[in-house]
Amino acid sequence: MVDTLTGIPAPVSAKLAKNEAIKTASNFLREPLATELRQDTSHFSEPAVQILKFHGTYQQDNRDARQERRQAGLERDYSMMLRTRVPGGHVPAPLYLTLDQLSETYGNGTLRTTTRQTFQIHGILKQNLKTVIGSIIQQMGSTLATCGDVNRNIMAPAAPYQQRPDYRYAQEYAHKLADVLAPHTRAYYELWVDDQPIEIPEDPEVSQAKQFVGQGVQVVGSPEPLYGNQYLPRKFKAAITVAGDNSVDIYSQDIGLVVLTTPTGKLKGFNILVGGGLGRTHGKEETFPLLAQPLGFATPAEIYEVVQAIVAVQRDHGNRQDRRQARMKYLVHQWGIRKFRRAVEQYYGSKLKRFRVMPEFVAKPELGWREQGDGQLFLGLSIENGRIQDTPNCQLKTALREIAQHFALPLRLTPTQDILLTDINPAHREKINQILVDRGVLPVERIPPLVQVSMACPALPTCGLAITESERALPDVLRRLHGLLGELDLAHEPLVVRMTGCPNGCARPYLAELGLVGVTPEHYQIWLGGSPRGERLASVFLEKLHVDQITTMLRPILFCFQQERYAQESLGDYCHRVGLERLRPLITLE
Ligand code: SRM
Ligand code: SF4
Repeated sequence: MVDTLTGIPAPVSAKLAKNEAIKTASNFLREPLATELRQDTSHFSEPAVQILKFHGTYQQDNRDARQERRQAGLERDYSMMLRTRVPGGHVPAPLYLTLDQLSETYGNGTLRTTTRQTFQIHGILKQNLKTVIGSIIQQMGSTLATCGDVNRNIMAPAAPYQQRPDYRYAQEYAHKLADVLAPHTRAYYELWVDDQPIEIPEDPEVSQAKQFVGQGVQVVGSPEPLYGNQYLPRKFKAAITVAGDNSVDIYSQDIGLVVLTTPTGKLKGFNILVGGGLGRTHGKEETFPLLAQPLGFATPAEIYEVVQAIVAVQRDHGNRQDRRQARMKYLVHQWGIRKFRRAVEQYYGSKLKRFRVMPEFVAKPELGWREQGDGQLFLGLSIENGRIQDTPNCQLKTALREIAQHFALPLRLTPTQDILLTDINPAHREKINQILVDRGVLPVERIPPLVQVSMACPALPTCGLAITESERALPDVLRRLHGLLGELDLAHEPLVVRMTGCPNGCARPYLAELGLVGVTPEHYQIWLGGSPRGERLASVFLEKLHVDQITTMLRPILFCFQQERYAQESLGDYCHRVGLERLRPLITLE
């Protein structure tokens, strides 16, 4: 059979993935979660776990304790990880203080900033989940749709440049699009605050969005006018940035929007990219990272409908049989961008405007003290692997709490797990510096550049999918690498290293200059040749290397880089220019 909309053969009907039945039976994200929430148990069943994700929570267990507990005949040490919904990474001080306190009282005592500008709290017991999510909602925060088969947290550059209208538009539209793409079900409020009315001001621009009638998905008259009762085939990610600033890794998104303005700062519209995504599975060649491709341009009046049309195409044509092939990147890849554009135009009801020429992206670290442009300052703090905690040498968590309590500064989370403290009165600069010094928090100038720009995913012990360490392994790798860079007079290089404990790619390693992707315990696949500007994928250099051999492997490459690089050339650009085939013979590993 041929799809009437696109002229493309419809997928041969095959068995749906088991999550599809769970979503359909859930009564718009209620059951069996609501029933199990009332039960006195330590954990949820598998169907409830899948629905729980849409509410922003993952069920996990302490993997460090798994073996010992199994041997002792005990069940797993279950707890919940919770993720906040903060479009553009914007977190008001009262919400931060609530999260800080909840992580102390009900979590594992740490907070974690993520690669999509959200906060995670790990270690919450099932019995405390309602109190924790309820408290966040009461502070006008949310965890809705930060996981599950829906649009996730929308990213935007965090920098609060007040004289740059394009930055303000990116933040503003991140919030508006987050509303447009949010699930409409009341289940979230029914479950977590007993359906108490929550005052959410309605944005008329957003609430007038058109409904896209689907093929096979019932949306007319549905409580979910965009998603229907099956929601999307898979997770969905969107980001919005400004021309030249790729801090959000725009090419890794299902939908990437780039704000374009007139010379006087008026909003012209948005360049639209589609079909990016990074997740893959070792040994499954049919899974791979892909960069987003240009789709077209939309004016501010058109953008909500165009974005919803794109989502509706994925809703109706994305693969619902095989979750490994269900991301929109595979649909765009299989159809090709022209057929995908045709489908979007048919849903939207009109031709899309052409993608506009725009300036190239540059790397934009925003750490240290900076001017906002309105007389106020902001301070970018480098948070190693996003973990906010107190250790004997550095009480970062206490320092942030004290700053939030004394100065009530709004926070912005960056896409690289860092934090910007914003709207700082210059008169408070010294006091804030003093709090940080007293608590042992290093100023950015004393943190090696590669540590500032690198990141690792959480992996063990919380992530159920981790094959090996990441957050706990990267600091030592970077320490050794920093020593090696120093020997070669390269210590000032902001080399982008990203490590993950499995190939899912949560720290976006396939866009790094050096990507370390867990393949077996203590072993990593090595990716080289990505760009510090995030517009190119790295390639596999070695299939498997022990963590202790990473610096040995890099030594001859860095030596050649130091000898042969062009002025200002980064390691990633150098590797890409000379080619990995030329670099492989340099490696001598025992
Ligand atoms: Fe991720 C699953 C952590 C950003 C691709 N990711 C997971 C889970 C929830 C494991 C699970 O499903 O049980 C991890 C929880 C670990 C833990 O203990 O906290 C997890 N992902 C993270 C975070 C916290 C990593 C971090 O260092 O910050 C990031 C949270 C983002 C957020 O706030 O929403 C995170 N994950 C990403 C990204 C990067 C991004 O979105 O920009 C990617 C690659 C981009 C992409 O999606 O294509 C990513 N995560 C995945 C995948 C593979 C998806 C795929 O298409 O194959 C999985 C596994 C899955 O979905 O089946 C996954
Ligand atoms: Fe877990 Fe893998 Fe994501 Fe790391 S990359 S957090 S190990 S799913």
